[in-house]
Amino acid sequence: MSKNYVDEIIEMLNDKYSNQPEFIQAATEVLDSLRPVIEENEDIYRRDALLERLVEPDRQITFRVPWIDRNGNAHVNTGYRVQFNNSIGPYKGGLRLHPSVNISIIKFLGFEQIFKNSLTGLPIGGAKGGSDFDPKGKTDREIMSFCKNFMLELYKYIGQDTDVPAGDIGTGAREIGYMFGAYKRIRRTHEGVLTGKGLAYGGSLARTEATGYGLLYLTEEMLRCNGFNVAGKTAVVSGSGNVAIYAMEKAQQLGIKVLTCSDSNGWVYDPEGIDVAAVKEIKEKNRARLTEYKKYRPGSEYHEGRGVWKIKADIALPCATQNELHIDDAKQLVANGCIAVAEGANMPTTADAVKYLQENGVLLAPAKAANAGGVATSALEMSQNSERLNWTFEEVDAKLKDIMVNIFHNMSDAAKKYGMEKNYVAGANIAGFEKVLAAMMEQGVC
Ligand code: NDP
Ligand code: 2IT
Repeated sequence: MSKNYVDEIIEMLNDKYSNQPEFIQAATEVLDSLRPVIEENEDIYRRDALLERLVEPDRQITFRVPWIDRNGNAHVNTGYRVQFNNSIGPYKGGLRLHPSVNISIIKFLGFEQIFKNSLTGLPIGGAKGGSDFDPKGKTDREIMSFCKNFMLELYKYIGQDTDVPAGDIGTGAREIGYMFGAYKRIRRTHEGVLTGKGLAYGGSLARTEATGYGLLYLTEEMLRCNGFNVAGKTAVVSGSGNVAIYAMEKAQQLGIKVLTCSDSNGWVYDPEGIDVAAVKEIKEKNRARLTEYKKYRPGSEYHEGRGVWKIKADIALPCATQNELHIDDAKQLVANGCIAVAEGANMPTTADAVKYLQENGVLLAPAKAANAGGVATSALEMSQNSERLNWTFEEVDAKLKDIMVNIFHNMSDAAKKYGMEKNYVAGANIAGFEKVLAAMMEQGVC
């Protein structure tokens, strides 16, 4: 018997990209979920090399980024943009600035972005980029020097109808502003080439809040449809950046008590509920460490290292980075009676931890669905830029909520349709893939 098409592709990826573990992890999870869809028409998809075309980016660009530090010394980092798939719309996805960035990480993020963007229901393709530049401890001028030089190369490959980058880890409003300024200067066009822009020059209200708020809108709907009410529940959160802060804010608005948050050095446990205003001041304003939190809340605890998943709570919201929730953490969550994990970060849960959580009845909302509110609102920013109008916060927030509720139902229905009820991981992969599949098949081999 000839080998199954999906197995063949997974094997090919393992041979060809054995040095790209994060990409293989992301691609294997998606391909595995797509089996029932692929099997419906395997011969045609194989003939058209559908999966080979899906797992190989349209193009991947790497470039040198020189920049000057405060002492006048030059440094060089590597810049990346992986344009993965534009079958349903212009490439869209964030830029990550973190020393751990490499091609495996950018490819995993770009690959995930294809399905996430499709799930939003909006016309955006998948891409990701960034650099191994470390923004921590840098002055504003150093950040500016890096961002201007980064755009001096990136501008060649992007445009409002071609590829529209945005923020991610280490890239927030400040970095987007410096990059936008450079793009506008080089291209002489003031266009919506980036999202997450400042409100003074084309940004959208609610984009800052969108990923975190969206995560909670989806979590609320998932719990409601499974017979739970979010009000009165407790949550453990990891991270204290853009996603974590607005996830905590919306969680509290919905009546959830948030007990923890973290950064890359340590974590905070506040039995009274995290003071989000304090975290905003520490992280957004002072760009400082969570060790400062105790000054605001003497009754809280600060611990070095990782540990948020040890604290007993109903809901876990990983909002920091990939592979931050391991099998031992999953066991601890289950032992503590956790009912739901909703992923704010991209691929925060390791594959064995996902399996364990699902086997033990924990509702798991995968990143592609749960954190899609950020990119969805980016697409709403693109729409506002195109019509040269600004919508109110309430209008954007209402659209975001609708999108997140729809995503939940689409992934839930897709899981049900293929006999995997409540397997939202498979449901999100299938629901995201269906539109990409149709677009790729209708456009022919390209
Ligand atoms: P930020 O840079 O604003 O915050 C990242 C947070 O995670 C910080 O608290 C940071 O700690 C912590 N963190 C980052 N890397 C590590 C690491 N290797 N180990 C431990 N902690 C780490 O990024 P965002 O909040 O924007 O992004 C967080 C996650 O959400 C990422 O996975 C991102 O891809 C995803 N995401 C972001 C979206 C957005 O709109 N911004 C949209 C969808 C997903 P420290 O302060 O010490 O660096
Ligand atoms: O992972 C993500 O979806 C993002 N970092 C947001 C991408 C975007 O284009 O808004």
